Amino acid sequence: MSEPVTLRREGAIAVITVNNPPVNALKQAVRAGLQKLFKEADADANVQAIVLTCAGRTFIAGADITEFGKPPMAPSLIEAITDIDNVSKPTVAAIHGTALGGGLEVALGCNYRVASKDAKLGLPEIKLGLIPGAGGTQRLPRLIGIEKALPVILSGNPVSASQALKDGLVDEIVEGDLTAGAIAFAKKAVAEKKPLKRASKMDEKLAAIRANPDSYNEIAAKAVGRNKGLKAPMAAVEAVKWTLDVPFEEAIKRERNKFIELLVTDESKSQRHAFFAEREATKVLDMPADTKAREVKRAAVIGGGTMGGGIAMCFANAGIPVTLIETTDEFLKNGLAKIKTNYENTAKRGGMSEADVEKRLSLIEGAVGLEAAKDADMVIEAVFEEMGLKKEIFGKLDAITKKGAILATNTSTLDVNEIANSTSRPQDVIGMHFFSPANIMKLLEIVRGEKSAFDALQTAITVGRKIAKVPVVVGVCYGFVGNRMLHRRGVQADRLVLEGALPQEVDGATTEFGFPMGPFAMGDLAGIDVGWRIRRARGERNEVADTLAEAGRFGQKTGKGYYIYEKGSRTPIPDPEVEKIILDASAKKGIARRPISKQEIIERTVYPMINEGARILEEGIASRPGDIDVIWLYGYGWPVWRGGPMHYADTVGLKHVRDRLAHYAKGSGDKTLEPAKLLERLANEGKTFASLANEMKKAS
Ligand code: 3H9
Repeated sequence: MSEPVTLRREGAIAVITVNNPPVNALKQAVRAGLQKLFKEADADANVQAIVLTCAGRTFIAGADITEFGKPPMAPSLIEAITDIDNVSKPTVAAIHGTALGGGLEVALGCNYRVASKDAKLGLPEIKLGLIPGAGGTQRLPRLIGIEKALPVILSGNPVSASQALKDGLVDEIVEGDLTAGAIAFAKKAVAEKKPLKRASKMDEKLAAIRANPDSYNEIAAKAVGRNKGLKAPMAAVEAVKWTLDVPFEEAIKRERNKFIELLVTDESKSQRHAFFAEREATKVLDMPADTKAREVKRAAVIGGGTMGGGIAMCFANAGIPVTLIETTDEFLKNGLAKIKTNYENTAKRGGMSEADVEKRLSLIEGAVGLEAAKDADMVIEAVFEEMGLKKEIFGKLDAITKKGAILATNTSTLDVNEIANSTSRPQDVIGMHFFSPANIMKLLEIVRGEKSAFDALQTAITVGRKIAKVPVVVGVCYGFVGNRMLHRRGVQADRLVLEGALPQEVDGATTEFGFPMGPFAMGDLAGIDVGWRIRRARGERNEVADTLAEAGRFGQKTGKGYYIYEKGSRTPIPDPEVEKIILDASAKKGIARRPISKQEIIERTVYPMINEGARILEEGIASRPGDIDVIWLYGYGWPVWRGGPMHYADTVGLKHVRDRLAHYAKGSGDKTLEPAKLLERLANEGKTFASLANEMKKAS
């Protein structure tokens, strides 16, 4: 195997290159190579300065996350960076792609940083439940100041090269060949005898806060935001503060210890699981490795309602021209107007420039009639959930669209196979289930029909990623994965309310668990009338929800639902009138109300979802437990530090989940609560969903 770090000479400049595809992660051989070659170049009297570059698509993207949890191997990243910091000649990091985590920490160990203009720099450790562990919490604040460094460390979001230049994180932006630019920069540093800029020794950017230490807490509280109480953000706040009162060498040791402490927390394990699960979810186990996506240069969306409009925006945002198709001029005009307003509102909030708004709008063309789909490479249907209507549309699209075009349905409930079979090309038909609002929500369930071709699937995955979604492939069943599991939670939430809890208690336990919103606040947001109408048509009744709907309490849109909303506010306020409706409903059903604990609320709402997830795996509707986790993380606000429902089940123990489900099934007589066969088997064998995922991987 060739060495992952090499050194070559360009005159008096040593160029050290990291080449460890795909993202130049800092595995042991890279750390050792960096340490050895920087020392070698430092000792070489013919070398006047050192440039660090990376091969491939990116600068170093961080520590090798797959090494976490394994026994440490020398040299540590800190040791390697300390040696780089101690080099006696100018050192210049040449950054392209993304300099992330340990990668940015290596660059911070150099005296200077130059970057290509599309480069991004960040410390995303917080997204893995960690803090930077190789000097990031100390060198970054010293270099750019605490006010600028804390948001970078606490958000985990990268900054652009131009922002980095403004902040002093980058010294120059190179147009054209980056290595040549970095060498020129190094030569200039030598010629001008520039002092070696060592972030570890800098102090002046800390002066303002040192003079007013109380301001630290204010800045920190703002940067922590909603993550207050989580271990990694709190540790980051503590670590950055050491820049003010702990010597650099000591602070680095403390930072390292904190990093190691965090590595073993459930929060970090869950977040690392989420990172890998997201990447795995796009891998279709039985798909041949050489499957190529079809080219999608133009898209069409059928239906200009909220969903269709949002989907069209996703394509325009990604620079793909899209035709929005409606049945009448008026519907089309409304649909296009809503899109325009959406973009303009984003611009007003500072989220995009006027030029961006114009550019995106120019990519969306409106048309009346399906004929306009004839040039599209991908058509996404987003009309009412009515099988007859969908079949009619797909039949027509079959005749109109070009050969090889992907025909996708955004159905959330209907049988994709039946829709596919209404065409002469079921191999091109697929489900692309977006979540509302489609232009915002990241999840995309890609529904694989029994006849969907591999390259159609690959196209949907590739396009999904291009339009900034997190795609997960699922099979055909009612509600697919996400909504099918959500239904189980809804049933239990309704029962809890009849048995003794109030909506605010169920929602409170749910938000305390980490969801942004509980089931009843969510019901108010979505509209209580939707379910009411469906139940009425089916002759079913939900005593509480339907009584509310009959009283005109449809949720946020009417200012009243399970809660009251003050004009212009989305904050749910508990309402005694609702409590009365609930008490009456319990009495009507002959249920003696009792106090219900938070623990019961969580077990009754979350465990049935896990149970349904197990059934979904048994049926092969999802290929991996991790896929289900990704769906919940990106579609339903599952807290990332709990890793997703299946990962969470592993952390509490499958035996416990099984036993509690069996207990509730026995108490209520509800068969759906009886543990799924798969859950029963894994619990009996002392296994986890993670071990099942490994078994599945080996078998494929
Ligand atoms: C850290 O640095 C700690 C230090 O402070 C202290 C240490 C002491 N390690 O995302 P992609 C794999 S913490 C191992 O599809 P893209 C990934 O799994 C780290 N593997 O590509 C995938 O594998 P596969 C801080 C990694 O172009 C393949 O690379 N750094 C790592 O869409 C391609 O990935 C981060 O958190 C890694 N660090 O996006 C950065 N990174 O093909 C994490 C990626 O088998 N990485 N892989 O599925 C990213 O954000 C994105 O991967 C990146 C590229 C933006 C770089």
